[in-house]
Amino acid sequence: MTASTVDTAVGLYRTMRLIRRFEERAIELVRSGDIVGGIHPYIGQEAVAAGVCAALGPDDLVTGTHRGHGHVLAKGADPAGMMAELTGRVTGLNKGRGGSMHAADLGVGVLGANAIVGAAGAIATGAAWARQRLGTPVVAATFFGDGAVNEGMLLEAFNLAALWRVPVVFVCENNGYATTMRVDDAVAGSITGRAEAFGIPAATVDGQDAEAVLAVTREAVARARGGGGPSFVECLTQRFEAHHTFEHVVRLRYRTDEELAHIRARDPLDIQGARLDAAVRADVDEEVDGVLGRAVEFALASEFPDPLTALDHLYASGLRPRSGSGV
Ligand SMILES: Cc1ncc(C[n+]2csc(CCOP(=O)(O)OP(=O)(O)O)c2C)c(N)n1
Repeated sequence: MTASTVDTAVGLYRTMRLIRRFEERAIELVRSGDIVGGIHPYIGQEAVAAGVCAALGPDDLVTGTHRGHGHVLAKGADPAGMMAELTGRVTGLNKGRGGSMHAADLGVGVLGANAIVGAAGAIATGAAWARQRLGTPVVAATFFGDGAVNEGMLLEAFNLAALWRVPVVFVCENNGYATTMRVDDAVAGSITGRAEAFGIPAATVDGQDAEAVLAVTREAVARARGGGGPSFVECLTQRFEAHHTFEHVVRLRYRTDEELAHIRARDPLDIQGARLDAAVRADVDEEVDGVLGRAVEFALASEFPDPLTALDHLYASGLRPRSGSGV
């Protein structure tokens, strides 16, 4: 391996380990009551966010989902600010107003996690189109689950992205379930066929292998930068944890123990970790544990927002009429 491929291999592993430990610590904070309302854990799907974001540059954009912590972290958001956001603190990425499902960090190109299934594809397409029109083009990658592929908003975004050759990469995280609904019970035809119907090149990749995800996304990003318009990447992945931490209280029996064991057998961290020197892997693990330890301490030591400021930061300030609008 060359030095740069070693760096890439370690970088992918580090991002995945960061997400995994973030999620494990966040689940602890749900249990202790420090995160109110629960979270949708990303554990098991880390290779998708890590691989896709490694193919993007710092100025490129991403949109995430309700299961969005991994997307936000992989694009480079500060884990301490993210943990403070989940615990509703004033030091959070969005001053504690966004929480788990609406965290955003425009400074690193994260337009936001998004609780509305299928909505973020339209936001990413619109943002990439706007930047193209402004003459400062970037690539936008948008993550969504298999549960989003029948949402009208997403299909409309495919249409306009293809028609206007928008530099956007549609990333479907097919983890086999939408909450408790099996993909085979909800999706007619094929997932990639939806993109192909709009003339969007589509590929299916092993979503447990970060290097495979990175390779396919690099091709999609190169196509987008070269003026070739959108691409679609279906990542076959697995959700190791509950749909939502609420499921830890109410055990929904939609996956048998045997199925769960099968699902957990291909851990993306082990797949990538096996490509590293054992001592390097151990160093990364230790370093990331330290980062998360400090993130949790920072979050829990931070103040809650003053209730009197509840309406601050909710509305854009300094709204200006568009030139020529006559308003
Ligand atoms: C438009 C819309 N419909 C329904 C919901 C309720 N909901 C939240 S998560 C979810 C399942 C989404 O499944 P999928 O897109 O496959 O993502 P996964 O949860 O597997 O990551 C649903 C139906 C929602 N948030 N938005």
